[in-house]
Amino acid sequence: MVHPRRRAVFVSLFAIFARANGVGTAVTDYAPATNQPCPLSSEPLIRVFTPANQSLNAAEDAYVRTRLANVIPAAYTDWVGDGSAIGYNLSNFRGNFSRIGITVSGGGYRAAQYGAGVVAGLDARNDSSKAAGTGGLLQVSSYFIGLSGGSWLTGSLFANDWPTMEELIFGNGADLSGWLLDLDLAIPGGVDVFNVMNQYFYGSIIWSVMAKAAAGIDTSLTDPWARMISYHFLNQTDRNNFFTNSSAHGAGQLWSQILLNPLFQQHMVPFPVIQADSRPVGSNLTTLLSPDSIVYEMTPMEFGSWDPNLSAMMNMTYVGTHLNNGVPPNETACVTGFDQTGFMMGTSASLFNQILDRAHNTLQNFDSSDGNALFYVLQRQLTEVRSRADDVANWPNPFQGIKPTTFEDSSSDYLELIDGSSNGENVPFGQLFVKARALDVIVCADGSADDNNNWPNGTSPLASQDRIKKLLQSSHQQFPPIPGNEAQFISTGVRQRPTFFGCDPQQSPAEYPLVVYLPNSPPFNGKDPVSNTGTFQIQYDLLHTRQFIDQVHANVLAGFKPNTTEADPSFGKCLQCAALDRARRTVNITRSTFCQTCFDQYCFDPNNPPSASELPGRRLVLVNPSPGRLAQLSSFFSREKVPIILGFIGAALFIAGLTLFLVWRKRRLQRQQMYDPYDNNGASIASERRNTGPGHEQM
Ligand SMILES: *[C@@H]1O[C@H](CO)[C@@H](O)[C@H](O)[C@H]1NC(C)=O
Ligand SMILES: *[C@@H]1O[C@H](CO)[C@@H](O)[C@H](O)[C@H]1NC(C)=O
Ligand SMILES: *[C@@H]1O[C@H](CO)[C@@H](O)[C@H](O)[C@H]1NC(C)=O
Ligand SMILES: *[C@@H]1O[C@H](CO)[C@@H](O)[C@H](O)[C@H]1NC(C)=O
Ligand SMILES: *[C@@H]1O[C@H](CO)[C@@H](O)[C@H](O)[C@H]1NC(C)=O
Ligand SMILES: *[C@@H]1O[C@H](CO)[C@@H](O)[C@H](O)[C@H]1NC(C)=O
Ligand SMILES: *[C@@H]1O[C@H](CO)[C@@H](O)[C@H](O)[C@H]1NC(C)=O
Ligand SMILES: *[C@@H]1O[C@H](CO)[C@@H](O)[C@H](O)[C@H]1NC(C)=O
Ligand SMILES: *[C@@H]1O[C@H](CO)[C@@H](O)[C@H](O)[C@H]1NC(C)=O
Ligand SMILES: *[C@@H]1O[C@H](CO)[C@@H](O)[C@H](O)[C@H]1NC(C)=O
Ligand SMILES: *[C@@H]1O[C@H](CO)[C@@H](O)[C@H](O)[C@H]1NC(C)=O
Ligand SMILES: CC(=O)N[C@H]1CO[C@H](CO)[C@@H](O)[C@@H]1O
Repeated sequence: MVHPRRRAVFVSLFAIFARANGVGTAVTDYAPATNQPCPLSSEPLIRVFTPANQSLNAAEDAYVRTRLANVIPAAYTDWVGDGSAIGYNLSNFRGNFSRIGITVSGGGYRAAQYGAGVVAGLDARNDSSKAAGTGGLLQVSSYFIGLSGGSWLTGSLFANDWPTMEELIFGNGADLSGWLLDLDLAIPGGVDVFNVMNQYFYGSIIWSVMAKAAAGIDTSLTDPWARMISYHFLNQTDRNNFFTNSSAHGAGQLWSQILLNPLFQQHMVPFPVIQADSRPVGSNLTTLLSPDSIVYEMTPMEFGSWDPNLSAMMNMTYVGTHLNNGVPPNETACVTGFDQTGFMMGTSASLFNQILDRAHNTLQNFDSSDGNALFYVLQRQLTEVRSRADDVANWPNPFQGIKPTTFEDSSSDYLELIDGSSNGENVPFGQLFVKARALDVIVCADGSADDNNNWPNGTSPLASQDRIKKLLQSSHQQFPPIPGNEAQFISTGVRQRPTFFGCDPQQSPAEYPLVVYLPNSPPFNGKDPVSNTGTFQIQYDLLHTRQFIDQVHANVLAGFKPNTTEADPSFGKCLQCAALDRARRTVNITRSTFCQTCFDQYCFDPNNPPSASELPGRRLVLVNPSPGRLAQLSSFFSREKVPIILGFIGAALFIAGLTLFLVWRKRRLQRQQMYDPYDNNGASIASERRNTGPGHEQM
């Protein structure tokens, strides 16, 4: 809670600001509204079910069905024409088309960029993707889900009403300013936490968080983190207003309001989902979760879990409301505006419980200046507001009293949500295997950093297969056959090229969906890779991002040609075969010869596994696109770092010094004239910071 006197000052500051700038432009729009009227009791805020009577939210069901019936058939015609090029007659499908979901893994900025490169490669609006035959799959998809870094892409895409990757990442010269990844996520003003620009930035961020706390809702490190993410992935922030309070910087943009976006209203986009994990309340866990910890999802309609132990959903508009047995304390005790899109992305990427080192007051794995900056923001926040658990996302529990015998947090008034990869599942497969969603095809962009060169090695699909087998038999579809362990993922080569899993199910309807696995992998043509960066690298110069997206895009279009470093000109059509294969089965059309040839190459057959030796000449080691400037600036950079590192010799010393510094800085700032945000070398220095090594935590 905010101290009452502080709160008064704060509220009046807010009033002045709101008057000056008008509603909807303040960073304080991050605050939820409390004491709001609740819906009538005839419209319950939660629904509770069991795996046996599991059902979709009626509005989600209607959305997906309408899109399949009215939008997707034309998108198929645009993509595969009459079907003759792949040996089918599309009209023989009589409008029966597969339900396809796209899933994007975690892995911070790497995963967001990897996912974006994949999306560009599957997007019919991209000329070269369209020409290659891969572009079009995006337009026939029904679901789009991300976790952690993948949720940043998801949130960004949907909050901005589905622009092309080109516009979203690099800006369009109008309403979109691009992701601005060259401005470091934690220290956008340069490595010196205390420089004027960083101080303006942290001031705005903490102002948002205090506004939320003033509404009586406990915050944590996830909240400033969520605000930082919003500067990049939501609109309203550009290079000119980055260090000002003249924009809300995405505050007030709500996940439930995605439903109002024009393209969503026209059913032109797939249905979005973000995934997060939970730490059993009171466990204080700082390690990898056991698989039985509840996995949650956030759609623009609902928040909840399909796990058999919970099987309950809450209306997204009212999340933040604490319910007991589904009932609010009184009829005006509802909360709205908690579902900030930034907070959804921040929750899904909240890995702090695994890396906050309380003994040394640091955040492990981040580059030390990023870690110090985040720790500094947390300390400043904790002097202002109360926190329950400062290393997790605190969500008022809408499911208190529900399923007391199976739901582990049934007696808790808050939920502790954490990074969606915390149980080892870095690709959010689970939500797409939910039986009620009845997906036929799942396209997976796996940008995990598992091995020492930050390439995936199958850890995540293996973890999902295991969780489904052990815990989700009653609620989820089965997982298709994949290599038995990580070593086999490596030896078969399926982690270094597109692979289709589960091409030939035994049952009808199929016991598992067909999984199109698109792992982040070395360039097919033997060039040096730029996409296997560390999870904790939270700054990319524009050149690197450009090359990253282009390289991934090129890989998606290429498929692979065994024993060569050439592209497979048929891969686009093979992807068309994969998209249509379950529908073909449903309407009883024989698989075409063309598609069978594709499947012989791309499908994983556990009885006749392929070999990594078919993928010659792949280069595994990252080559940073701008190493020259890195070397040049590194000595300057290490000088800059020293004062900050010194501050961490002891936490007490650091906080004391900080307070003095802030007082001094504040006085100095009051004297300071306007500044030019680009007349400094902080950002460019920060841009040359080394990549962090691989860590198993993903975000
Ligand atoms: C599902 O079944 C449970 C228990 O069998 C029941 O309490 C609940 O009302 C049912 N829900 C729906 C949506 O039918
Ligand atoms: C496809 O099937 C439709 C109806 O079954 C038929 O009218 C059409 O001629 C067929 N197209 C081709 C190219 O065979
Ligand atoms: C920013 O996004 C919000 C929410 O989607 C939207 O209402 C607004 O029009 C967008 N603004 C710009 C400038 O694109
Ligand atoms: C924005 O407002 C907050 C709170 O008053 C302040 O700490 C921060 O420095 C301000 N930022 C700018 C750029 O004025
Ligand atoms: C978790 O931390 C809280 C607060 O520090 C403490 O009261 C509780 O006993 C801890 N729980 C466990 C299981 O260690
Ligand atoms: C959430 O509740 C409001 C008020 O009852 C209702 O209008 C809205 O349709 C609900 N949303 C969903 C997705 O069920
Ligand atoms: C309703 O409940 C809220 C939250 O517990 C509380 O703040 C408010 O005072 C209550 N209102 C009434 C009229 O009891
Ligand atoms: C695969 O990656 C995981 C980290 O996710 C690592 O622990 C494991 O040793 C790797 N397996 C192999 C066979 O390299
Ligand atoms: C297609 O995507 C690639 C990779 O992002 C990009 O270089 C190219 O400019 C895009 N083409 C169009 C027309 O957007
Ligand atoms: C690739 O080379 C291996 C070893 O030389 C050979 O066994 C295999 O048949 C080749 N694959 C294709 C598709 O040519
Ligand atoms: C599917 O078609 C084959 C021949 O094309 C036929 O033998 C079989 O009975 C059909 N199956 C169903 C379920 O209609
Ligand atoms: C097997 C199947 O689902 N067939 C359906 C395909 O679409 C036609 C026309 O909409 C339906 O009549 C079939 O039942």
